Amino acid sequence: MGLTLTEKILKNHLVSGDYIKGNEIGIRIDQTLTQDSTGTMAYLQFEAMNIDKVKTKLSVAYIDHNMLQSGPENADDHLYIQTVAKKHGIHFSKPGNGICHQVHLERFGVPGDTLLGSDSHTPTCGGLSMIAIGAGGLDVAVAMAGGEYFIKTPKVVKVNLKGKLSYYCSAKDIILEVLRKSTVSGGVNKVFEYGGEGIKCLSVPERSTITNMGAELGATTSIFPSDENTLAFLKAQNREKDFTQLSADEDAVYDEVIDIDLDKLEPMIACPHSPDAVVPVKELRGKKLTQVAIGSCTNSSFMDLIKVANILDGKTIHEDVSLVVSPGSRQVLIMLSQNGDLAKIIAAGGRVLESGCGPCIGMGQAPSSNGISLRTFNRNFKGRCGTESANVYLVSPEIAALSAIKGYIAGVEDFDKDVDLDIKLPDSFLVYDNLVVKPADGGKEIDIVRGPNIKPFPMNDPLKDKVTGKTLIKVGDGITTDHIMPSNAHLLPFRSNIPYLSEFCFNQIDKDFAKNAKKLSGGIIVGGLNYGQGSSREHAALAPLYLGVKAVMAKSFARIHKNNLINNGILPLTFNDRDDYNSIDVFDELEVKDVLSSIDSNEVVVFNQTKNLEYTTALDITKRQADMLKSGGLLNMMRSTAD
Ligand code: MIC
Ligand code: SF4
Repeated sequence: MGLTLTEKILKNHLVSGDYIKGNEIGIRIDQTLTQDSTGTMAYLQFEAMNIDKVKTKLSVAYIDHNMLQSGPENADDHLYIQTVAKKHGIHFSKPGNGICHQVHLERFGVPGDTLLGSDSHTPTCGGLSMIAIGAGGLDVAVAMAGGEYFIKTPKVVKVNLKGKLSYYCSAKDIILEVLRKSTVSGGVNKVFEYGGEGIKCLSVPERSTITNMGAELGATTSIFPSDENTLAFLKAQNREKDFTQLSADEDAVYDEVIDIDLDKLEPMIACPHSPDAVVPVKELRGKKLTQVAIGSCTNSSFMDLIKVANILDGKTIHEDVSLVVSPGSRQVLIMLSQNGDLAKIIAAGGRVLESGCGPCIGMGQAPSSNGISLRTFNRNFKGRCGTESANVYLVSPEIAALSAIKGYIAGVEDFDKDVDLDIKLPDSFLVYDNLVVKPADGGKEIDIVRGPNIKPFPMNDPLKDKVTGKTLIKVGDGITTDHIMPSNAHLLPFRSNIPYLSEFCFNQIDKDFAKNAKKLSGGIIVGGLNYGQGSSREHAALAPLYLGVKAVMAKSFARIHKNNLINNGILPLTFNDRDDYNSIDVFDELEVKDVLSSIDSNEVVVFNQTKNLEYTTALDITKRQADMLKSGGLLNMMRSTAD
């Protein structure tokens, strides 16, 4: 029986465990990436491991999220990351160099290698045929220290692309269609492997739009084969030497197959407030807009922005619309400015932002109250854009640019077919690696600079046999890490200051959450389906930990967040009977019984003292994770094994 590409790469990197679906395996990590908003914490944790130099083939620290610098906090964190990187063997991509995923794809990704990143969109490099996985900062710190990364051996889904994209459609419509079919929780513990003749019409940056937004499926990752398009991209980046041809065996067996006929695909749109609330764009054509934002790690490649420039060329954006454009990398920005396309965007009325995450993470450009914002990004969770009452829709760059001119959500009728949208990969990209600072040879002489905003991170205590506490909050389905630990222009600068950040934990849902948690000396969170979906931010576990949260009981969990809870010693309990959720109210007194003796059996009983009811919950964890919980988290466990 033949192997899928996923199986080939994972088996090639297998360090521990038996490769049996559903089993936990440990894999070797070749490369890591961090970005600044999760990076400070990851490097503080790395420092706590007392390792001189990273043990990976390559580790890169990017600055792309915290760019506003409205006070000293961001710049202080940047300096901390720069010095820690130099000392410990990590490359440092300076602010302005671009979004981590875009730059990593352009300059560092290697087909067939593994990449672990402290950002949920790390799968972007799956477009370059890497097994690229998003994780919490602590897991990335362990990988930098040479440790394996543990995953459940994934199911492999083949996404079979047939035919060819039409003039009106692009890669974004493909991933929106996959999200429509599979939903935001449909990818948990699965890898989406793309194949079929349709992949031939997709260049590496287009493939990466798809693998990037595959994160929204909750998937472990997504991957494309490495073929002549991969070679063309690496050649154009002057990195031909990194090429290896890679594909699944002809007779590979997949757990699931999704067929998409590209000839029949039409432009799609994700509606508020979820990336899987996808419908054909024609259903919304004509809806008035206040803002259009083009950019993010999903859709800000050179070719994406040439299409935008061609559509905007000689036109003016609608008087009621604000258009912002953030190029994904400095390479993209330099090339656009050299070939005149940037001028077309500016002349039409586009407001050009620096190369970074910007509005995607609410760092500026929050829409007006009740504003309707059309974005080329990957997430449209409520409030993430910085305006609670705004409605955010997600589309391709082509639809976004057209809509900016029209002032409403555009559809296929609005295209002018004389505009060239068949943009080919350039023969060569302009390469300027001069904002990537190399690590020091030795490193001992480098002093790490720590600003006053960097506070120690919280550590848990070893698990007790009886865990008690009141229900601090009861939330519904699909709670994202943006709800648990919001990020915006005010809060993002405090990612290295958990005591301050924790004051805002859950504040979008319950303004008194932090106050109550402190008053009651912690407690338990009750959640619905896919609890903790979205970002990899460990802060959604660290802030609750700081506030004394001991367990989260939910109907189901998102992969990365569940790992982050376990890494920090917080019990992730899944209701065996989802109806039990209904009988719990806020402030009910809960008691998790006999935890230490039942944890290994994976079944834990929770007693609701207020209602006199008993619930059976599953932990669904491995022996390694049970040991971690018993120790009070990964760092405690590492310390106790080192003693
Ligand atoms: C996101 O897109 O949600 C972020 C901001 O990039 C996060 C990381 C973070 O919260 O710092 C992610 O995707 O993991
Ligand atoms: Fe940055 Fe947005 Fe991409 Fe997250 S999704 S890495 S915030 S551009």
